[in-house]
Amino acid sequence: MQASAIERVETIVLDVPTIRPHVLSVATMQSQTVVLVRLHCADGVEGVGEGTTIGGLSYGGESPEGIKLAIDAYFAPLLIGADTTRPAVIMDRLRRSIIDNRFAKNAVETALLDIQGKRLGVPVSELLGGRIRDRLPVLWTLASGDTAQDIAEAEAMIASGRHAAFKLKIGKRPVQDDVAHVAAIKRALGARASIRVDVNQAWSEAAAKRALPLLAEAGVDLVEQPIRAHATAGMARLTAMGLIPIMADEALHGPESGYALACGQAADVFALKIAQAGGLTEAKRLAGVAQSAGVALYGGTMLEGPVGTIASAQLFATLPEIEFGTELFGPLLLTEELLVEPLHYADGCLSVPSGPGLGVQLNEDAIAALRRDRDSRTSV
Ligand code: MUC
Ligand code: MG
Repeated sequence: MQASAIERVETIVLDVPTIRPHVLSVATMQSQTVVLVRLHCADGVEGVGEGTTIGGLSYGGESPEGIKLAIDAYFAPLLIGADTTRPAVIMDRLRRSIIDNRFAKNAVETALLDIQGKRLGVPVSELLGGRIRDRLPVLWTLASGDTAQDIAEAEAMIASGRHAAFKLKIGKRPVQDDVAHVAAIKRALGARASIRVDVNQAWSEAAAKRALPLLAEAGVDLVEQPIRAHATAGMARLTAMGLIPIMADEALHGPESGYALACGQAADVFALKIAQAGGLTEAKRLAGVAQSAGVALYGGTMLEGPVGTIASAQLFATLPEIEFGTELFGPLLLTEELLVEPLHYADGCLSVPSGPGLGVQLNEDAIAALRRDRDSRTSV
């Protein structure tokens, strides 16, 4: 086997508790399941990627267990023996052989670029055109499910200087209750914080039309995926109201979907997510569509752990404009540290590592303690 060939594909499911319940319209998370993909080359070089979603199958069509199964059964045979000095060739082969499975493709591409960056001695950002910035603005999501607790949490974040922009997860309760919750938080924080809301597709178009003027009056800066992902014409009608910028999230499945949304004037802003786009290069193509169409960008998350978060950051660092900032706070929602050296968050920003590849090193003890199969592994 060639020295740079993939010798072994390893997939690991981790269950990591969250610091508090995280309440979305589609699920309440008490923990996050992180799928790590490790590609081991014959010469000992190793790359890591992450395939993470939210609430099992409640957010989208790929579950953590499904991501692992797809990689073990279908990606691995195509990867074993492949030359990692040609990541684009490998990804082309995977895309031609495997339909959909965008989260799994993203995890594998992340690991391939981690390897390539390590071999060339450059961060992943330099494989994606080169970084423009070393720090990315990061908001925090208030999603405890309780207004007073959310206000206290935001006050603590503002006081510590860690965040000054907040996303509120709504759509689970009746519209008037959600609007009252959002307005109370904005009233308490005033001009000290930017407030955005994410409905995760929960509203009908009629409900959204009722809510938008009230949210605008409350001072909300951005409304994310208020209605179903496929409702492009409805999104266009909400965007045309011109009350608050409307952002597409679940509607985006890569550059082609972004092109269709842009042609239909169905969003003011795109939430760029490497997993939803099917990988870092597809996400970069999606960013290009947005830039060409005059659609603003936001750096989204699937609440990934540090590997997916830094893969996203490596891409976002290459974008000339990221007008609405990012939400790359996933590792801060977890009780456990998965890296040897924790990520650096300060002054509302995440620092993008500058070491080769992703520039992060996994904490092997934490991985061993959190992996779902730990009991079966120790008993054999
Ligand atoms: C989503 O829908 O954007 C991002 C932040 C958060 O709390 O949930 C996610 C997913
Ligand atoms: Mg969203």
